Amino acid sequence: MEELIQEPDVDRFQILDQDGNIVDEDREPDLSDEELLELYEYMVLGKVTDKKFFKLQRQGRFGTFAPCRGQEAAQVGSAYALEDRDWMFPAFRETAVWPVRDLPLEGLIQYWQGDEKGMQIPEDNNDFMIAVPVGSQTLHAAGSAWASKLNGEDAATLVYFGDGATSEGDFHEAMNFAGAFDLPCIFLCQNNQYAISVPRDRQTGASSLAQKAVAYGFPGLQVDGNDILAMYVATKHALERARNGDGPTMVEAYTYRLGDHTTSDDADRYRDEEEVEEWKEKDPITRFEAYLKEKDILDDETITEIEEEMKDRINEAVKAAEERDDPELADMFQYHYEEMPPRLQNQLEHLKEMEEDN
Ligand SMILES: Cc1ncc(C[n+]2csc(CCOP(=O)(O)OP(=O)(O)O)c2C)c(N)n1
Repeated sequence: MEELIQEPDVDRFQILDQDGNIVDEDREPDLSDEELLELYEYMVLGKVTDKKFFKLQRQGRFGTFAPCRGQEAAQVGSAYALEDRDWMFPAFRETAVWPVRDLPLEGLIQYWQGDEKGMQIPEDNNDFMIAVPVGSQTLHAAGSAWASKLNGEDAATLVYFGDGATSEGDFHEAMNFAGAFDLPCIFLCQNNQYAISVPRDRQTGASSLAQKAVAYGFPGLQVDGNDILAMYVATKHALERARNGDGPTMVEAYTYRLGDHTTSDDADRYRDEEEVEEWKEKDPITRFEAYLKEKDILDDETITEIEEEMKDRINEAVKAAEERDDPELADMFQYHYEEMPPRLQNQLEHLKEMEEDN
């Protein structure tokens, strides 16, 4: 019997090694120098945005937020593969995805400053707002992919979530539904090794997260999530499958969160310094820098110029966000339901009375 039991192991897909050398020339994507530089700029923008957000939080100008440092390749590489017409559902850590999808950084800033209006997505963007309830967006994405299929649209849906989300019922329902209905949906799991303080090996006994797709009837692929070229190529492939009517794909980006879970967390309490140092060696930005330098697309001077340019960009976005009107207290009731249920209406009335009394 033993030989009949199948092990759905998956290999990890990689194009650039830790030092930025090509490990598989046949898989190197056909991107122009301009496109490669653009990918790099988006990664740097993600990094400087994270830094700026952290400072704003420490200055009391921001609420809690979830940093993306270390996950820039997983985010930028996958988002860059999308077409405008595709649908994107983020979790809450996808800061580096925002500019790639041409979503206004001002809105993201406004949101983390506590104003829900920042999540009003521009009409011509096929993107959804941040989802804080872990894994809930996977169901929304399955619904979106089903709608595209029913409407005969040539659009795929990509949903971001973390390793922790794979322990939520929502994730399994969405995967099952997508598999059963052969939906054009890409499940993009950023396995950053922790769900707050809970390590990946406490989420599942399986040797990979990608292999979970197999049980739902579609392929799962584990990718070196710190290799931007591998992330781009894997997502592009999954999108092609979706567009060809071949159904869903799960992509597990094997990566690491270099910062804390959020600004309310202290990762030193549950992670070894040694482990963090090891992952710093795999930094997705320095790896890509090495590749671009080898190709003579990038030099130290340009690196400094790009950093400065991206810092200006984020500073301008902060200025624009802070010039926007402050939120009304009643706003927190406005964005949950199309029609406000009586319970919330009562609370809103109560709030108004309190405001009048003050
Ligand atoms: C349904 C639900 N349960 C718990 C939480 C609290 N919470 C916020 S983030 C998080 C961990 C999520 O981990 P993971 O899915 O791996 O994503 P990551 O934060 O690592 O990006 C938890 C438990 C929540 N937001 N929603």
